[in-house]
Amino acid sequence: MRVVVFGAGAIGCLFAARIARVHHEVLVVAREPEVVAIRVNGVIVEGRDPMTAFLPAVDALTDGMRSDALLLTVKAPDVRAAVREIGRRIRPLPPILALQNGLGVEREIAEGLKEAEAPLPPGLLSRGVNTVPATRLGPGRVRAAGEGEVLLGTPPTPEGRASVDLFRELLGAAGIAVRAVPDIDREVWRKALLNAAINPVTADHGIPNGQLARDPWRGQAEALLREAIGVARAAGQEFDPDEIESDLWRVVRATAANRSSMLQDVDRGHRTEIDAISGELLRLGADHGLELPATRRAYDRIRAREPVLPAA
Ligand code: KPL
Repeated sequence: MRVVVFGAGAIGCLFAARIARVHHEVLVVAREPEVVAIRVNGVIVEGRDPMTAFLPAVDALTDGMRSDALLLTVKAPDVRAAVREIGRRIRPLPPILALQNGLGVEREIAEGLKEAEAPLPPGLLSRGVNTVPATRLGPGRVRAAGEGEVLLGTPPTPEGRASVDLFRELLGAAGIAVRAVPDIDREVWRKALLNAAINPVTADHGIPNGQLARDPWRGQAEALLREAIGVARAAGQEFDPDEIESDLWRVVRATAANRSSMLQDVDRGHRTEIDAISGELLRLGADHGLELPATRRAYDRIRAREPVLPAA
């Protein structure tokens, strides 16, 4: 099977290497430093089950490319541009698995495909929620640590089920734990709630996740979580605050030594996922007349740390 992995951050590298190990033809699409490193050294996985996978890597797709499955592993701010490129170059569109943190990713995908004038056939897009822990060590180098899984939905249509089955088999055969859940949107929300509480505080203060258990960071994370749960409720996703709070502290303990993905982005001077996490909460909150002072403050502080991009 020909698999395109679009985005060579920690998860893109890890999944590309694991999938290539089971004899699939894997092409990585990445930025230039990653492309050079992967061409020279392969994708290097350290930590759990270390390996090196020698894979082709390109910084742009070529016209008329074909692919049987595509893992979209760029960060949320890069989704629209990536999908525009995919829509223009890969015909017919392959089944796509989107593995981003945050909310509103489906909308960005739809916009990207509209810009590419490539309508998405029904059921081709699957949303996944990833909890497999991976840390980027450098271009094309990743450390795999701990337990995690990819959650996939159980779509109502035969086309949707076929796509999910394809990704379940692909990832499962590569040794990546996969679990089907009845309502993937709810799991997207659940992860977004945790990201809304953990990521901005750790990125703002430069602390590993485990430090959140101590004040003043604990109080900040709890305030963010409460506001995010309120937005979820207004948007029709009711979560038990006690249950989500205990999830939060479980994830903080399990990832105590990790630097959150947002902190890693801030450290590298990259754009972060703040817009897809806190930004989406602020937008939805405004639609429902909710005041979100902690979320607004966290959003503004992380925005101020992001690079200023030239006007498009
Ligand atoms: O998903 C994560 C992230 O860093 O983006 C958490 C769960 C916070 C683990 O670091």
